[in-house]
Amino acid sequence: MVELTDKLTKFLAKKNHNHFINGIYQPSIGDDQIAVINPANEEIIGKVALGQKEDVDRAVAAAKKAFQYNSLWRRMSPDDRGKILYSLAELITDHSETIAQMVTLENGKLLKDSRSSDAGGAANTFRYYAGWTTKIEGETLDLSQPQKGGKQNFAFTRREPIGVVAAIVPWNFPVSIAAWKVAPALAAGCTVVLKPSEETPLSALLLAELAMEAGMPEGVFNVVTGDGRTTGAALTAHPDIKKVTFTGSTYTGKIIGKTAMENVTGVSLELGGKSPAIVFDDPVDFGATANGVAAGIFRNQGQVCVAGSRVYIQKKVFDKVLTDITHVAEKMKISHGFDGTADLGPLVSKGHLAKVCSYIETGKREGASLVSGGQSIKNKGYYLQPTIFSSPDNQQTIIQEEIFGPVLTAIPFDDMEDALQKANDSKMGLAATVWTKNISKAMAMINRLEAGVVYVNSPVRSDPNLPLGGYKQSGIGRELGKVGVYNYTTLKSVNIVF
Ligand code: TXE
Repeated sequence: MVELTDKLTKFLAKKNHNHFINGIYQPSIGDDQIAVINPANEEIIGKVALGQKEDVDRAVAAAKKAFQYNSLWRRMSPDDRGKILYSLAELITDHSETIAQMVTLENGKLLKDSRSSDAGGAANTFRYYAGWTTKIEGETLDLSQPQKGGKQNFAFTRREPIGVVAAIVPWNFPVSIAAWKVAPALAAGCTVVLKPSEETPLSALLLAELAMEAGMPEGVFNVVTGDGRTTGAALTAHPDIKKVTFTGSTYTGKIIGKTAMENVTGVSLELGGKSPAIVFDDPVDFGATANGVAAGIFRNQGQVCVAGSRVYIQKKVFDKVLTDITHVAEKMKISHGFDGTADLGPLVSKGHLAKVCSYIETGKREGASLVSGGQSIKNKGYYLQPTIFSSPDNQQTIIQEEIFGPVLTAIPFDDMEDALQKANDSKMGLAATVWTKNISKAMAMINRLEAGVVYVNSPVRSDPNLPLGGYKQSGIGRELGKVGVYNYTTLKSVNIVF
């Protein structure tokens, strides 16, 4: 058994956790709390405040003050801002075990994934954006028309930080998705109020503590804990928020978009996915393809926005590929996240397990064949077998709706046209993977797939320099990369006439 770090033991001993506003912990205006449950054993790890509108107001006021013209943060040179972000990256690395253990306790995922995806991913993102503070630039422009009276001119654009940013994040990668938003927003010179998911709020508080240790001025990075209906809604509706950056369900994304528009607040939305993995009859390697497709759906218990939850397999190799993927799934060991030999941990919550199980029942009812798994494990904790269906009917609910669990459906296809028609027949368009050794075929697929991210011969992996976001109802805007930092800037057009 892994021993908890001293830092984490001390943090958890507090049991009741407050908001992090203006550089310090501040109690909530109300008494309501949310219990944070360990999905591996259903025990309460701690309680956080359920942020009320007044708490949100306080956090936004702190962020607004920190953003004021001439504030410490605004006066700071891009180089110094970058140094703070870099120090935060280093601190995340120094405390990566504490962060990873925290994420595993509140989310349930395997510790090795918390280490690499959450702690490691967040450190990489902060380090990457530390380098961007000094590279934000406008353009000089030659205007299309001459100036009146034959005068000369000099026209240019500058990118300015947009203001106070509300970052609303989900529970599946609580620290790394927070970093995808907080790091570029701070790099651009904005200030931030982060609202973590009610399922996984504790790791966000640890991140805020480290930000202060890194030298972040007070009020630049705040965390308000709470739910969506009260806390998230108050944050989205706040008139002093200039941008809401959200990752979560398409359903909630639409609500956020509508609310934000009341104040003409900008939004970027990274929403659900129902991503296809398309396996042609000429894969580079059958074994690697089966492992890759399985990793694409079963990593993080399938609770990944880019999860490849529909696998389209060319008819000639359908049985072989499906059998290979099933073998991979059936060898997976299900256990708690601290078990170093586990391949699959628990799902995040009781409610989420029930939702995923109800999709499995719908799949059976609509006539999909259950190839493997499908059972929840009746112990303490929210465990579910990796589950594989097979179906020729692309319209079935389990093929059209995001399940967000370890559930894969295999669908046969005839040729490239058939694969494209089926893969694109979805209201989502986040990601896709293509498995073939034929580069011309891969390029044709890349051109025509309606997806924001396409990987060939690999499951989708994020990288700080590779933009991520969706077509269709999978979202608006892109995160990461250069576009990720420009998300948090607004353009000023200038013309000097002389
Ligand atoms: O998401 P929500 P939930 C999908 C996945 C999952 C489903 C539901 O299919 O099964 O969403 O998960 C906050 N105003 N994804 O309920 O509701 C909420 O408190 C402002 C895909 O967890 O979208 C949390 O912080 N905020 C996804 C965040 O929104 C509100 C990752 C996400 O919650 C709000 C997670 C409101 N009205 C789930 N309502 C992905 N794209 O990776 C809720 N929130």
